[in-house]
Amino acid sequence: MARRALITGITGQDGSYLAEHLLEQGYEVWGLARGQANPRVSRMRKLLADVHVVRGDLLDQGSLISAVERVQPDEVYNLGAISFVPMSWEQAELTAEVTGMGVLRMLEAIRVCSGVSRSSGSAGSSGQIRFYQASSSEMFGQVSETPQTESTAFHPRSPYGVAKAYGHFLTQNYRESYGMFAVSGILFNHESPRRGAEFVTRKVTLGVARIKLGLTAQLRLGNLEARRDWGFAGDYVKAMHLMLQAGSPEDYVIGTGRMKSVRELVEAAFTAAGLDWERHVVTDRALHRPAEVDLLCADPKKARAQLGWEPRVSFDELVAMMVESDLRLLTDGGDPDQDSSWP
Ligand code: NAP
Ligand code: F7E
Repeated sequence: MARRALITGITGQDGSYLAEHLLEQGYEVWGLARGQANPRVSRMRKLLADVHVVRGDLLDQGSLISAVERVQPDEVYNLGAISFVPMSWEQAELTAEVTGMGVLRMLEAIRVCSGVSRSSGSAGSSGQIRFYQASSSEMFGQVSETPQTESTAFHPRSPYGVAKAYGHFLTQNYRESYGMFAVSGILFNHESPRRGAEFVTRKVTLGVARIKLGLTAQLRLGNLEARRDWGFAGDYVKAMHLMLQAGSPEDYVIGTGRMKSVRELVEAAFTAAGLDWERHVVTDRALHRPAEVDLLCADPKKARAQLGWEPRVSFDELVAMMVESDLRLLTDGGDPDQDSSWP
């Protein structure tokens, strides 16, 4: 019988790549989708026709228990979150509820449905469901060392980073308290043509495409000096799957080990389209964050050694892929707000 996976955040960037990867591996894939008439769900159904949909919300404990009961998954990937860092200051409480408490609700759903009692901590007859939590390099925040490893201290700089740290420690706690196969992937920034238009890589590549096609002349950005370790989402979802196939439940840092500034990202994207960025980019203090994460750079040695995982797509290839995709999208008359995640 096919192994069964349940993915929260199925309508997001990573949910789509992970679903494709698991379908290729022969899994029966279920996506948890929220809302009564969520347009991203119908778009996902059209493009990932083989994914089964189960309704549920990370804010609603009962809905998660029902979803786990119905799907009877072998593996659960918790990718659902408020994931845009600036929004986490605007809606800090909602971020705590979805990105932080949502992890507790999902773990509880798995614990209850697996028959693991609080007192004995042992798995019941329904077997062990393996759980993946989407942790984030934002937990490192104001970094204490570079590059960052699995043992680097956390100093989150946003309500998002704080909520992720809660989810991370809770996953570790359920592993220790109940013997659950529960792991966290500490993923550094990963991008793709399906990235939301609010994140800086996609904002830049869409801006480049609009300028190239004469639709606008200017791109307004915040802090150009921030540095990130950017990789390709399609590579990173493979690491999520590998973590759940490992012999023992452990956490892993996933990134490329190379850092670029937003300025270098901008230069690469404009150059890929034959444009001079300095003629088009303006900076705006209003787009700076209350507290910035100045730099992030992964040390992915453990994942390479224990999982055999390596990123395949380089920074330059990633930027070129995204610029090309956005030029095609706009040339074909696509609406980035509607279609951008699904070229
Ligand atoms: P994304 O594109 O923003 O997707 C977020 C997903 O969360 C969407 O499918 C959204 O569904 C869902 N969601 C939001 N609120 C929900 C709720 N109340 N209940 C259930 N689902 C809800 O994020 P991504 O880039 O794919 O990232 C996937 C995960 O990895 C996230 O947890 C993110 O925080 C984490 N992460 C991302 C990166 C990165 O660089 N991409 C790095 C480290 C960690 P709707 O369509 O219903 O809104
Ligand atoms: O910002 C700077 C901004 O919003 C990157 C999420 O997936 O990765 C992501 O979080 C950098 C920051 O991603 C603009 O100040 C400059 O320093 O693309 P971003 P993020 O905040 O790093 C982590 C790992 C996650 O877990 C998150 O879910 O770019 N920046 N100018 C800008 N950023 C944006 N968005 N827009 C600008 O105009």
